[in-house]
Amino acid sequence: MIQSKESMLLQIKELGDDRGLLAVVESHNSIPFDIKRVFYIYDTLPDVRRGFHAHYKTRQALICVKGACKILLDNINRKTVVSLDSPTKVLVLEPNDWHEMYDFTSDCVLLVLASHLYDSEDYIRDYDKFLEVYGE
Ligand code: T46
Repeated sequence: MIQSKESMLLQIKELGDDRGLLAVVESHNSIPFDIKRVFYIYDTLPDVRRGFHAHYKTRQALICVKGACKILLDNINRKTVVSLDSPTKVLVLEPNDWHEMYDFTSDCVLLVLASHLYDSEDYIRDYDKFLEVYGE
């Protein structure tokens, strides 16, 4: 069994002036890890659910920079739903967070900052395997 950690929902500062708004995230400041990879999810159809996995190592920070979506989190002890509906909300996922993303608005752009480079072997896509790895 690998030790579980808790996800966090952070609120970052909105910096702005009469020209518009700006929000900033930095490794080891708002984001508690070194950012090695950035990707973004967009043009997702409204009735689609994505994700359905946990990780062995990768930590991720999710920011809806445009539009909104919901994230179902399951760390075995607790299931929660987080609504990402502002570019100032940052959801930090731990490897042991089984996650599903859904209810994407048509304009949603979900930015993901990751602690590791892409490796398909880092994914746990089978729920029974997830329980085996992270269960008591
Ligand atoms: C996650 C959630 C929030 C790559 O080749 N490189 C990459 O860095 C990524 C992220 C994906 N891919 C390929 C793998 C698949 O063939 O892109 C395709 C779609 O990926 P996936 O089905 O994993 O997408 P989601 O939206 O279910 O999950 C993604 C991330 O993969 C995952 O780490 O936590 O977003």
